[in-house]
Amino acid sequence: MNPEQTLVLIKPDGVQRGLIGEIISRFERKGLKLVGLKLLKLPRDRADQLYAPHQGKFFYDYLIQFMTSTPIVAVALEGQNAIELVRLVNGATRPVESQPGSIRGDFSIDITHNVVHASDSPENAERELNILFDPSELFDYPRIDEVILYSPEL
Ligand code: FUP
Repeated sequence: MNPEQTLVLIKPDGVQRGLIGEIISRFERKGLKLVGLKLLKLPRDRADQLYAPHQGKFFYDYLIQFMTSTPIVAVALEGQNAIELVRLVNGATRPVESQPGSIRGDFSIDITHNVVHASDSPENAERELNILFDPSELFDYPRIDEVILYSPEL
């Protein structure tokens, strides 16, 4: 097993709509391990850092205003192919393309109010985890079901 770490954000709409438990549960059931978790109101400077690749786009100001409006939940997840798998669980960016069964496919209808964010590459996962978490807030521990999730002997 070659684990990856990735960042998920439950956006203000996900928190406001009472979807925190539902969303975290989907990642837990998939077999991904929670290695960091916090509720916070995203400060403007960290929102700018997070969405730096989108600076200058027509939706940027609206997106930043939304993401800093009310609390979000930051979730650090670990597992085999975590970056790609988490984006699959989240669903496509465009509401008309997000499949039922995915978080966005089940819970969102708008491209900005789309409930969740996830890192899209190993480079961005490392960059984004650093924006949201201090190294001391990320935990290295075995989960009891790893033996059945990954072991070749079972
Ligand atoms: P994703 O990786 O699926 O979150 O999507 P992108 O990186 O393409 O976009 C980042 C965020 O910008 C999306 F979550 C929503 C927002 N966005 C808009 O608000 N309007 C747009 O037209 C495109 C993206």
